Amino acid sequence: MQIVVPVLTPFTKDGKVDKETLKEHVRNLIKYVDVVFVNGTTGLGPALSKEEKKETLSAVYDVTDKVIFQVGSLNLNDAVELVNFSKDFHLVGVASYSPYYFQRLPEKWILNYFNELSRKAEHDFYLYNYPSATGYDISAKLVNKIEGIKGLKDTNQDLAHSLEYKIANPHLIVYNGSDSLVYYSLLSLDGTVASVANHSPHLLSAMRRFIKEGKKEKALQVQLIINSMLDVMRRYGQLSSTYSMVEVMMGYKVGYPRPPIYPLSEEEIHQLKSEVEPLKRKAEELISG
Ligand code: ELE
Repeated sequence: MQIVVPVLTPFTKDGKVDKETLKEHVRNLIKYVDVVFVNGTTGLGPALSKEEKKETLSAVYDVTDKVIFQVGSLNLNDAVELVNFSKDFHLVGVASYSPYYFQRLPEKWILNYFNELSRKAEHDFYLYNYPSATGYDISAKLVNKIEGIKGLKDTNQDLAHSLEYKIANPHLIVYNGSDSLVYYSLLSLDGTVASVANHSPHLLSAMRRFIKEGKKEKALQVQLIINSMLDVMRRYGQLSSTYSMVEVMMGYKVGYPRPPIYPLSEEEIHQLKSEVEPLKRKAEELISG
């Protein structure tokens, strides 16, 4: 029942990775979560340069070695360079999403891409499957052809799809990456990779505690509050709202996203806050009671 946070990447106002803020954020998160997933979707991984991906790893690693380092790139040379860079770090694993954007790539090319990375990796290798973003679903059959694969994160609204990996290979570590399925992922898979862990790690940790104590009804109520938060956040833009939500829920600032992920305006932050406050109070009552 692992909780993995796909950590957001804080930027300064002029668009540089804000390493000190990232470190401070990770210091707060690891009180509640087990692993930090670096350069994921919430971390704006596809929008980071190779050098920036190295910077985020180095900053997070100053705080914890419980890290999965996402290296995916449309330039395989860059991804390989990042895998090589990771050798100096003691990590939980390296991960990659599939080559995306270019449609109708033959399956064997996709497999080649993953195998080139997994063979070079000195750490455990993880797949990041996010079909609605990449255009490619890496099936359970294909996953089992990736040499030495340790596990995967399946960002998919279909829990049965995530379960297929587990059924096909019970040794594989399988996480679901959907915020609305945290409860079900904790119950039926190896855990969750949830972007809400950036602002509500205490809620996820309470949810897990409730499950362990057999209080499933309460755990499900936490999920329902999270779902309501997501409804609000999605109206303003989920990725940017995640930054603002850290201040609302945790009480500190984590810098800015970087365009084309535009920061929310003061007005939007104010409105978001007023919509989330009642949910925050409800959550606090639930987890303290
Ligand atoms: C998820 C997205 C999906 C988190 C990452 C993650 O950021 O790398 O809200 O379920 O559509 O992929 O946050 O979000 P939902 O693993």
